[in-house]
Amino acid sequence: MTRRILLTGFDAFGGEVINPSWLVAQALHGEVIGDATVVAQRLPCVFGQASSELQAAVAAQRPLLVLALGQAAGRAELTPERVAINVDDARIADNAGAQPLDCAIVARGPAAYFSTLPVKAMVAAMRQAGVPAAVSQTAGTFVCNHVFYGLMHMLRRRRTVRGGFMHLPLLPEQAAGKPGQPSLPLAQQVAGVRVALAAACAHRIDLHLGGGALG
Ligand code: PCA
Repeated sequence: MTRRILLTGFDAFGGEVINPSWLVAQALHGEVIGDATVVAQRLPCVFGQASSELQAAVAAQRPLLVLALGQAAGRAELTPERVAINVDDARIADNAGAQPLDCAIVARGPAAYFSTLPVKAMVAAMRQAGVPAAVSQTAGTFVCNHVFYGLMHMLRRRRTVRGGFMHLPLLPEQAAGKPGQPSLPLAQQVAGVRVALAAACAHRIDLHLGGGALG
């Protein structure tokens, strides 16, 4: 039986024409990491639909590990997310024009789910490979957090399938013309996600390292 890693990326949104998350996922499609083959899947930047497409892909691929990727403008590092929260609160409309405000993602669901990927081991591996990385304490309240929460809710009773989310910086071509916006070239983003996935495969229990933030 083929062991699979499901790696997702999003369509462009918010006026952009590309999204690093899909370009990175596509670049790693078919690669063997650990002893598992990466399967890339593109998700629409649409509340509801993105989550149902991810859940359908998990059901179809039966991966041992799921990492969803998304773009986070303003971040200078690859940032594995620690926690998904049960709220949609969109500052901009999604690609279908929806802009939910203060809505629960799962009615009566828990306030939050933690990633079941070893976020600190992933950060350590990326830094060791020379890729800027840091733990993030929030995935925001837009489609990325929505998909992350939906994934963790789906996996809540399936402890054999681990899952999580990582935000990526803009690509230099997106940051050009936006003074002060940090960015990271695609090759470095791909290298970072590759070693982060290898670390996630290798560490079922996370490393006990600093990765907190002051408020
Ligand atoms: N980033 C958005 C949604 C899609 C993406 O790539 C977010 O951070 O919610």
